[in-house]
Formats: sequence, C-alpha cells, structure tokens
Amino acid sequence: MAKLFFALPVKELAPELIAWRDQLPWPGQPVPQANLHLTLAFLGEADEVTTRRLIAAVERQHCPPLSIRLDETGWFSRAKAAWIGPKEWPNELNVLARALRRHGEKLRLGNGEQGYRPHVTLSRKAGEAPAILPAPNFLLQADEFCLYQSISTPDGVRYEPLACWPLRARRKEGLDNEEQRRANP
Ligand code: 2AM
Repeated sequence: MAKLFFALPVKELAPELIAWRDQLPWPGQPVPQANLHLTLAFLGEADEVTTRRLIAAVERQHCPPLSIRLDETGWFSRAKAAWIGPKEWPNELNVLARALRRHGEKLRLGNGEQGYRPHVTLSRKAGEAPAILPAPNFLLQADEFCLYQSISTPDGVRYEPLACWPLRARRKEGLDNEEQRRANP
C-alpha cells in the first residue's frame, strides 16, 4: 500500500520560501526544502491496482498553467501546520483540486473533506500561528502537477513523485484547423 496525494511541486520557488521562513521567528519544526508542495487532493492509502487506475484516469485531466500569488500566512490549529498561501487564487485551481479529489473518490480514496484551502506547509508541530509583518509576496508558477507517494524513513517523511502531468491550455479545434491551412495552403 502507498500513501498518496496530488500536489503542485514548488521547485524553483522552494529555496526562496525556505530563505524567507528561516530569517523569521517561524513556529514549529521546519519542513525540509525537498518536501515543499501545494497539496491539491489527499488520497490516503491505495494498493497497486488502484494506483494504476488512478494514474490512467488522470491522463485525460486538463488544466491551464497556474500563477498563484503566495501573499498570506496561516495556521491549522488541529494539524499544527503553519503555512504560506494565496489570499485569492484562480478558479482553475479549485476546478483541478475538485476533479482530482473526484478521481480519488471514484476509487474509494480520500478523506471525505469537501473544502479546499490552497497552502504550502512550511512547518509542522507549530503551537501557534506565524505572526508575520510585512506580508509575503511570492509567485508560484505551476506548469505541472504530480501524484506523490509519502514514504516514511528513519530520517523523516519523503515525498516521491509517481507520475506528473503538464498543465497546459486545451488546444482549440479552430486553431488546429488554421494551423493546418497554413501548413498545407
Ligand atoms: P499539507 O502539508 O499540504 O497539509 C502528504 O501526507 C501530504 O498530504 C501532507 O503534506 C499533507 O499536506 C496532506 N495530508 C496528510 N494527511 C492528510 C489528511 N488527513 N487530510 C488532508 N491532507 C492530508
């Protein structure tokens, strides 16, 4: 069994986020740079067949590239996670997160949660919210999303991408025809 979730990788932005966090009195245990991600949908434990079915179903999922401004901080008191996230975000992000959650639900995966609050967890075991002034201002430009497996190791948890899909605008039929005419006048 594998513990799975869909997320946007943070990649190029990760070192900047870490440098920003580490010069602040940020509460809790810092999440390592390699583990930073913006969760789209949590799936939980899945066997190999279910994982393969999930990957096959997601092949047909479309979403344009996403620009997400990370300009506020927050804290989930129950999970004790302190995070950075957007005040506002593109509706396409909600649509993608919901579609991926539904792909999981069709295979009896997920935790039944309906709400979606995009965030990048920067620390865990945080007993209080980060008190930050001035507000952050980072831009996460996502051009792919991935299915990750969460692996527990003696050195802590590690997230391994099992599959990634590009975020790209759907090609329009009309444009394809126009391109064809230009190619074959
Ligand atoms: P988060 O850090 O963005 O909150 C892998 O375990 C990831 O899935 C975690 O980093 C966490 O994302 C999210 N996650 C773990 N357990 C979860 C749960 N019970 N419900 C929702 N998301 C969860």
